Amino acid sequence: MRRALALAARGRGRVEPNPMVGCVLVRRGRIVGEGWHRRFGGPHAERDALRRCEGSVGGATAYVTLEPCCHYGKTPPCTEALIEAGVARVVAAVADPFAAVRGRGIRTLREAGIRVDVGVCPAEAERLNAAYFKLRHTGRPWVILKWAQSLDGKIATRTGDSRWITGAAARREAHRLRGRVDAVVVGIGTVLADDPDLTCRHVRAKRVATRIVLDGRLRIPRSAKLVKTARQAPVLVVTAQAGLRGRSAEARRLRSAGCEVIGIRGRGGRIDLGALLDELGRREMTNVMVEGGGEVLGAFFDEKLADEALVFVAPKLIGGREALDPLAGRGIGTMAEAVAFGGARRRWVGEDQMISFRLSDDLGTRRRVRGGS
Ligand code: AOF
Ligand code: ZN
Repeated sequence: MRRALALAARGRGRVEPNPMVGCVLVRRGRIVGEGWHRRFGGPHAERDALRRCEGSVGGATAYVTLEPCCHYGKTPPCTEALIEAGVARVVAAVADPFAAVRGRGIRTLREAGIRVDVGVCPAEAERLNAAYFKLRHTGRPWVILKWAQSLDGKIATRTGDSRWITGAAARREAHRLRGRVDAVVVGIGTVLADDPDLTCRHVRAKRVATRIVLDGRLRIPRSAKLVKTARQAPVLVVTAQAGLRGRSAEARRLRSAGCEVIGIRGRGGRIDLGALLDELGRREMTNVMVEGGGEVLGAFFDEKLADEALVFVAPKLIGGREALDPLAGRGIGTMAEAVAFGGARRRWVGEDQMISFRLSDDLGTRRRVRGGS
């Protein structure tokens, strides 16, 4: 199963909103076939493994990181392929919460006389596909808060300068991340201050992230790099519903420049971030990365809407009480409210450290069970 999980991970960035799935076929104690779901719309892991199999798989055991599907989607059911191939046993890490499957894959296999065991390495499998599970359970994408800071915790100097805090290797890593998420999110303050273009450069992108600007009062200038490049990579300008009503001419101009402009429920020019995530989930976005500024990162943090933090820490000092903070919202009041990050992962990227940790618990990603679909 660990091998199957490692194979599954190779699909990251190319399969979403599908899950990453790996499959290993074992016959008489020997691996006779391996496969994984390589890209959205392509064959599922089971069929990929069966296709690459040496010789017969009659009587073999299939180790799969997710319950095999039993529905006709973009591809025919995997249960059918496994049954036809004569597999004797299926070991699945976890069940598939997808409405069209949800235990029916397991049942179909059992009815065909195949022995099915579920629950091998379930924690690893859930961690691998945490974003997929969250999207299926809550209708919302996985939210990553990403920022680069100095050792004293600043994301810009008192004059607002932030180019560059981290070194070239860390910046390249940040671009790699952009190349595998569905969206990058910034606030209008960052657009006005830095005029970023938020594209994925210097590395090969696995998918093209939509560039989302939270712009409650629709202040984005048409001269912004984002607007000027809107035909090269999608730009979604999100404004508060009231703001859209007041500035519909401006919205029209942005649209004719290639931007999509939508109004989301909000209060006092502030966009309701939960409603925004619902909308992004409806668009089947699986991973969104919030890149700043501090106000936006702070709002996601304060409202407990983030699932993961990814922090680049540079061995530099900025100082100054007016220098900018990464989480410039309200923050917590007492240390008792702080979440302890036991599972933090850290590695060096050139001179900088990249630290990532989970912010949401499993419950948080499961609480809002989406009905219907
Ligand atoms: C599997 N093995 O490797 C994957 C599965 O549109 P389709 O046909 O690609 O189906 C997508 C759904 O199939 C997806 O939502 C999930 O429930 C399941 N993914 N199932 O048996 C795989 N990728
Ligand atoms: Zn399948």
